Amino acid sequence: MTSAGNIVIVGAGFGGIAAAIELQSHGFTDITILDAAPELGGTWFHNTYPGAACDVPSHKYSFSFAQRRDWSRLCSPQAEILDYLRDVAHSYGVDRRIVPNTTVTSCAWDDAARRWTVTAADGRTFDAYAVVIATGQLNRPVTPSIEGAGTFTGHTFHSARWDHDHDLRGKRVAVIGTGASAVQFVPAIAPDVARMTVFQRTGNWFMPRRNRPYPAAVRAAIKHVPGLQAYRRRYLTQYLELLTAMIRNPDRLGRLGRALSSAFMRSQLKDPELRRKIWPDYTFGCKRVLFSSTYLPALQRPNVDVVTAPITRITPTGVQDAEGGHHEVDTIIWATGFATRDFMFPMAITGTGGRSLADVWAKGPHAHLGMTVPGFPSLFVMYGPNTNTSGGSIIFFLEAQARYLRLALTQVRERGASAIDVRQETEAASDAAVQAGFTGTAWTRCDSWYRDEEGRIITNWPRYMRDYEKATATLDPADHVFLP
Ligand code: N01
Repeated sequence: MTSAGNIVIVGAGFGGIAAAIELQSHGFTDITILDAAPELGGTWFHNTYPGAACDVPSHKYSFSFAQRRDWSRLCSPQAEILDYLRDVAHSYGVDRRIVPNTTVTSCAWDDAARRWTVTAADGRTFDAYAVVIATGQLNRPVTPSIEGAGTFTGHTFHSARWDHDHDLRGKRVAVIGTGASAVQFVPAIAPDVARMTVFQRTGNWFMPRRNRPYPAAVRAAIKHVPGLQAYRRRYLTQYLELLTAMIRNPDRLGRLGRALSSAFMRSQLKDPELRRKIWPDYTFGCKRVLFSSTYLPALQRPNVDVVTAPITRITPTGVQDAEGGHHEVDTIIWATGFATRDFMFPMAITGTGGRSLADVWAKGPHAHLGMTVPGFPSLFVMYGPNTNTSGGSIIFFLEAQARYLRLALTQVRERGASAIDVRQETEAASDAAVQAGFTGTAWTRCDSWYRDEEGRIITNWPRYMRDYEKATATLDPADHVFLP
């Protein structure tokens, strides 16, 4: 079956919904949104682990054009965020454009027809003159291949695909990985489990985040005091930009970040042995700074242990560490993150002359402003290479990208062109500028999921939110070729 969606958006998370609303609001009405899941939400549909919430304050982790004044707390829980996205998509009427349960396997450009064919796993095809890939950087959970993993006779699952049917009460649980996800669910489940063993490979820098429900008076003030909401957003923007400033200037402002984080961590970690174990050994901000006031106390519970010896093997009954310890458990929870280097792959994307994006990106992904790649006309990637943020709100970036791709497609429409293709030299120059932007920053000072095998930082934007906003605010036609 061939459908007639003129613009196909792949992914119905925050990115896809932002693009659909922006395009629709500017007269692009023939839009189809495809998503592998049974409903919209993306990350916030899939990540339902206990304690899941944003760690960027909701007044900033929300669309500028759809501000809510009744968030329950500073950083809203997953269900509240998902409800918000559903409400926004519904109020703008883009939810009816979603085709759920549609896993896109390929997007192929036809040089003669100057159109894209988007194909789903079940064989359905969708014709398009423009394609927006809004599948994000953090969509495919990764479970590392550790010897013996298949022999474990207990229960296992990944944090991003939480098994709510598995009752953890009274169980001995291993948590492998201590990133942003683990830091949220460990304190949420620690009181219920019989024993918890947390396997930490690398320590983290922490900042406080209590995240209690707003008192009624605060909620009422945010709701009713004129200008307070706008002031909060401005304040939060500056706060987030300050975090980026600390990461960008590790030897000056970064020292302040490290001092603040150290003081907070010391105040939370009373046990010197545990403090020594979990203390990070890298520059503040090199990896994601984690916001939690409940994780470090949870590690000090009598039923929780932290193991920093490397894992050597999974056995039928537990986890073996390099210091000879064998940790018998009933359940292993993998909190080991996502295939961040893969972006939209294994989706097959072929552009002009049948060139595959996988080949073009063989030495690492790169795109003009993280969005456009020469030879892939009217293909836009949202949350693509070098557009992740360590300090800002990703929603801000997604909105900027939605506006930019709308500018591009407006140019196509106004010129009566069939497609827009970024020039090779434009993309090369912007990639060089992005990479130069990392010089001297904290991101370069340790290994992280931001980097590829060669050490090139491929996920993050090296500057401030305001710089990305500026860079994407206009589109210079001279930087592009318009196909007739
Ligand atoms: O994943 P991660 P995540 N043996 O990749 C460890 C976003 N997010 O799901 O640091 C042992 O950060 C790995 O160790 P190391 C946010 O952008 C946002 O927690 O590589 N350990 C690390 O500790 C975040 O950055 C929110 O040495 C292994 C952990 O697993 C991103 O999602 C909430 C291992 C993986 O941490 C990913 O976070 C949650 C192995 N073989 C997440 N392999 C918000 O609030 C990996 N690890 C918006």
